[in-house]
Amino acid sequence: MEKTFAIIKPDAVAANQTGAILAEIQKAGFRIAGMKMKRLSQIEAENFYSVHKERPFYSSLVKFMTEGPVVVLALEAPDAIKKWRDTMGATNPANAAEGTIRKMFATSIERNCVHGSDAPETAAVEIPFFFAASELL
Ligand code: FUP
Repeated sequence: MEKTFAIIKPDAVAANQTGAILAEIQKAGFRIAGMKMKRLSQIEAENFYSVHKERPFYSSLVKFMTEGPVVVLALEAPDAIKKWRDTMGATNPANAAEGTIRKMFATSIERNCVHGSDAPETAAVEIPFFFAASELL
């Protein structure tokens, strides 16, 4: 079993799509090992996306990610990291395959409804960024 880290982003939470996205997650066969709703602070969003800090979209991305509550998740499945990337679809919903969560719910490359760790090393940093060991069940 592998764990990955996911976020249901502020656009999707505000649009009342949390339940529909959780349903897709469960339909795809993930077990939810951790879940909470929270609002990211400026510092949390800046640190979480620090790998992108030189990119032109960084400040806009941080502003978006702090505009309202998110749902953070630890998802478990065989090959969870790749499986969740496939379930989410391409970063830009215009390029996302039919049936993927971003195709169904995202409205732009920035407001793209979900996040997923892109590699085991990333998941190993992102899960503990939001979850204490005691919160993973
Ligand atoms: P992904 O791993 O699919 O979330 O994509 P990236 O790591 O490349 O980008 C992280 C986030 O930055 C995306 F979810 C949305 C945002 N982004 C933009 O706003 N504009 C861009 O051109 C690229 C990414």
